[in-house]
Amino acid sequence: MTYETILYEEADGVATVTLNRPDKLNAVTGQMLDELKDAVARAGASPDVRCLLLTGAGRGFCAGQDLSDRAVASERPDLSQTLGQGYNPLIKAITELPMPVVCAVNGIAAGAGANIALACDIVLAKRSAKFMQAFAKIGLIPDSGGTWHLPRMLGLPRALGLAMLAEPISAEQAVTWGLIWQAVDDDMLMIEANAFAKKLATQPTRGLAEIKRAMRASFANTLDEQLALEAGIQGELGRGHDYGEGISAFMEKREAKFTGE
Ligand code: LHQ
Repeated sequence: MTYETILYEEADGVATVTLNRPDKLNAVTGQMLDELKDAVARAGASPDVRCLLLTGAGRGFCAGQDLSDRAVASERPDLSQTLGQGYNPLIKAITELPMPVVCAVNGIAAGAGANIALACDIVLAKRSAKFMQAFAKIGLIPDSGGTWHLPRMLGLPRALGLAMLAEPISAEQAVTWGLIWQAVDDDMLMIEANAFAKKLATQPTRGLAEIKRAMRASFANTLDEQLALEAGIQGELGRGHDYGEGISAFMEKREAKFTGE
């Protein structure tokens, strides 16, 4: 697939996907959703890629659904279908991608744009960026996983406040509340995010993928179930290349060379 609304490049083990409608703050169209899903699948299928980095072009990260798109602006639109066929598979693809997904939030992240960021594994943001659950301003609920991620990340009081007031919060506030990993000086965002992504791409990818799977599974599991899941995963990883390499490197006091297996 050729891309018109996003950019895709692979280098140093990292696939960088850039939302690219800067004059519309990277608002999401149906075409962009198709391209994003294709790009995530492409990164997942590439033997050279061990980390995905998602960011936006221009002054915004993503203003959420393009509200002028015919699919949502027509009379009595089928928003359920827009989510079911468009956003939901994208959120699943990001959360289930068997490698770390870093998100560099370069400006406002509103509506589904905020929740696409929150579906990523490690979120860095410019200090000037803002996060906004804009949905209530147009009579909707947080979608794209918002009602799932927000209460788990924030607890109910802050999740409800963010969703009902639909006011922006700063990147610093997002860090303080545990919504994202780090806020960095504006001019350092892409330097820091690229460094994170490149470093992650040299790490034990299979292990990192299992970390994300186990952590997410924990929300639906009892402690007994989770302990069993951990034991099963550890059993598998213990037979993999990167565990042996990690042990050898430790014993030999050298840097490990992980293959991702
Ligand atoms: C936009 C947008 C936008 C189109 C800025 N659309 N053009 C899922 C499924 C189905 C249905 C509905 O929704 C969903 C999920 C959702 O995401 S719902 C939430 C949708 N997003 C919003 O409600 C946010 C709307 N945008 C805003 O409130 C503001 O633009 C923010 C606060 C993000 C930024 O404000 P400013 O920095 O003042 O920028 P601006 O408003 O001047 O925007 C710059 C341009 O981008 C402007 O275009 P123009 O041609 O006039 O320069 C805006 O119209 C355009 N734009 N967001 N979502």
